[in-house]
Amino acid sequence: MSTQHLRNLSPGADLRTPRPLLSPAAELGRSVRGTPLDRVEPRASRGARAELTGWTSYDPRFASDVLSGLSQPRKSIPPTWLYDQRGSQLFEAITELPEYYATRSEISLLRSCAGAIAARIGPDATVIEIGSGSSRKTPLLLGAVQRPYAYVPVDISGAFLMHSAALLRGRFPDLRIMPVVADFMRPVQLPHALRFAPASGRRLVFFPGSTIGNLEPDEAAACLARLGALCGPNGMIVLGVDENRDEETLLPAYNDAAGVTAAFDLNLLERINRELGGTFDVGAFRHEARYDRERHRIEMHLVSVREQSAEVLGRSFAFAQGETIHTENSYKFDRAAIDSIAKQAKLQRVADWREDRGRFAVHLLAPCA
Ligand code: AVJ
Repeated sequence: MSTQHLRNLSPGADLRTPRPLLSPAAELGRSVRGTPLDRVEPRASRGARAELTGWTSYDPRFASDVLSGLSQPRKSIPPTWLYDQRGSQLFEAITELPEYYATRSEISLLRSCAGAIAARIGPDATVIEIGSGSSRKTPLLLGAVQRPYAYVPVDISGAFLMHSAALLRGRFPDLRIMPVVADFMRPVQLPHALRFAPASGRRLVFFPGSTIGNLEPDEAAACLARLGALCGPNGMIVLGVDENRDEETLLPAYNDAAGVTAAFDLNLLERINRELGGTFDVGAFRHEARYDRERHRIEMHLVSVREQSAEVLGRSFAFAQGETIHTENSYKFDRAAIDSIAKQAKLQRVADWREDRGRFAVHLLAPCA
């Protein structure tokens, strides 16, 4: 709807004049014309009926990460922000790509080791899943645990989290499901109701998908230390890790032929446009995956195909041709790397399993006594 159109609807109204703060109820009852919605008659002839089309809001942490990340000499935005609802859906599509072996490897690995993990954790356990996304791997663990007490999926995308939790409820109708919307990069506040869990039930923190690879090794150690605190001294952590260091299979996994990974990466710019008043010309950026052999990590970049500038929340950012925004690292931590990270986090390995010619591993970790 153009501004001119709105002016026609409310003659004389200055849209820039701040309106007085109203109670939310009064605000909802207002239409564009300043008449209560229930008194607005549809004016089909002019197509001028005011509509409620949904709401817009932005996460101030998203705003500050984007503004500060784009202000650096080497522009970067943390991968956390790739996962709005659309990004979560695109990531789900990635997990089904022929090139993206990690999810399939992990699922088949979990099928073979879930029984052993369940035996070690015992009955009445609470399963807490970090970055639960679609919760597709969850039934493999939950189905093996004897009388699971509760399932606590933790994810940053609230809409996606609730959708996945609802689907899981169909499969485990008697299980308490207590979703938590949170960024696991910060301390996670568990639901209050977990206080009523039986004292004998232990906590199993499930951190699958090699999500830990998004973190620098020192951040990964700090994150695992927080997860160790979350599971408590009797609890355990199930950690899924992509160990593949073979470029021939890695590069296609992060730059698939169908372009789904590119869409996932570019959705970050679309999200900035949607939520932060961004003016990115998304077509003038392209996705690139690189492998850093020294650090054993995949990097995702959005490359500016020409010299250009874009605004975010009213601030302008200039891009040279070929300049990039670094949007993700995906470290490929091998057994030795996990050893040193776990040690820093005061965790010890209880067991580990491997699949797919050693490409993918599951580690069972527990806090050191
Ligand atoms: C969800 C972080 C594990 O690094 O493989 C997939 C994200 N990025 N394709 C990964 C991702 C591009 C994924 N993690």
